[in-house]
Amino acid sequence: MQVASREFTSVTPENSMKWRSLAPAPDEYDFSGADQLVDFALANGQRLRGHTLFWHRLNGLPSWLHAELDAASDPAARLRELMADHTATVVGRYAGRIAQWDVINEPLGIASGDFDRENIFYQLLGEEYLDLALLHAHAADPSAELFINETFTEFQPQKFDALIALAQRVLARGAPLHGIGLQGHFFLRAPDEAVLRDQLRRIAALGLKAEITELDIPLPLFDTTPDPLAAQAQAYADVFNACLAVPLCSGITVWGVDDAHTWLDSFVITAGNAPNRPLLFDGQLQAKPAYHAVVDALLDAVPWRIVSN
Ligand code: 9MR
Repeated sequence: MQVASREFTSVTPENSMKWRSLAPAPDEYDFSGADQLVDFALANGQRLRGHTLFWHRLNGLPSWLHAELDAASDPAARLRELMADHTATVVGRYAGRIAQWDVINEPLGIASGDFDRENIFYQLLGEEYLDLALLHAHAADPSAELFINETFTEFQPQKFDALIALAQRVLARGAPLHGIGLQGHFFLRAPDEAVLRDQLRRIAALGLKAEITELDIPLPLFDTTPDPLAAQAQAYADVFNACLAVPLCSGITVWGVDDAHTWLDSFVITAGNAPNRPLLFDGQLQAKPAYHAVVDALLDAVPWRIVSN
């Protein structure tokens, strides 16, 4: 906790604000975990990113949702109603305290630019679900910046193009979208600074904020290099430098504090490589070379430097 309060200016819940975590039943909410995090961040003067209102994958959806929709005479109408209630309840509760919300998480297919066919929101409501979610969130907290958050676009140019086209359609329809998050889970391929910078610029060119929202870069990616920790540090610096080059890139969130606590060590694709050691602090909470590379990148970007002899 000390590292989390001392080293970071922004906080996001890895799981405690997901619909499944918050709502054990359709009309029942348990905010204990989420409140704890919000109190912690505000006590430390940290910005909060809310994550995430609507995500159809893994454990994003409440366990009761499908039964609830199956039982409804008009499932689409019931889903609209549930989305409206959920957004008003959660965004409303934290209005004025949570600066940014990942309103929609991962609307597109993992490896394609098409909508994910397994996405229950898209199945029942079509693309309209994006606008609905954004409009409800804006009504519940007009000061919150609203994001669409997407994964694996960093190395899939076609998927990134599809994400931009999607954002353009949402904006053209007048829905309140303020930013796009690129998650930055680089476990399949190390980041490419130029590609990432170009993508962040294209988001900014729409007048939207851009953020890297879930950054982690596992060490095994660099197993064949002579100094994996140094290569990992360079990869982290590349991501920060890409963001620092784009004025509308307003933040980078790492997906965890230390290497002893990373989702990658239990995720089916990456568990075999455990320990993945993808973060800025090691399992003993000691700063890694990646941490120092990030600090250097940030200091280099400051227009003035305090030089001590
Ligand atoms: O890191 C999260 C892990 O602890 C959860 O088990 C999982 C399922 O809820 O979600 C992980 O975080 C995901 C994030 O919310 C959205 N983008 C992908 C992340 C990794 O799966």
